[in-house]
Amino acid sequence: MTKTVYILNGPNLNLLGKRQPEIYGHDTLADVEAVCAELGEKIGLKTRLLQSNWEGQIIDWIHEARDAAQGIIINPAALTHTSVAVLDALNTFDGPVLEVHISNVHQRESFRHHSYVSQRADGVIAGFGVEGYALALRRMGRLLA
Ligand code: DHK
Repeated sequence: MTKTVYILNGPNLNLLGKRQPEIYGHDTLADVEAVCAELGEKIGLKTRLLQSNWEGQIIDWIHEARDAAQGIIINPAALTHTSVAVLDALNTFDGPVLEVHISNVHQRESFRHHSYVSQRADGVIAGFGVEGYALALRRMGRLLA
């Protein structure tokens, strides 16, 4: 059976490509979705990319992933630094969790240096631009092999 990976994206990432391109680049989330779908097909994974500006929706998708997915890649965006609730939700998920940040959060404001999600993540990618999603998906392929 083909394994499914949820690729979850938090607040403001719907504006990827338009929002602060000097930090987040010019690619859109639709571009990321297309790259991940193509790579996923190559390595035998089904991908489902989702984005919400609402914390509760991200949590509901993590709950859904408990039955519907074998792995989660998550860019929680600002929720990274604030949300115990997202961490708690990820702790209900049994499979691998990989955390992605487009920018190098450690080079930015100090409030971006701490991540609640890293406590659960099996790996973290930061500062590789949107390429980080593909790198995480490749890693997920190995973890789910
Ligand atoms: C995206 C955001 O929206 C910020 O709130 C995070 C993250 C960093 C990113 O680099 O993808 O601090």
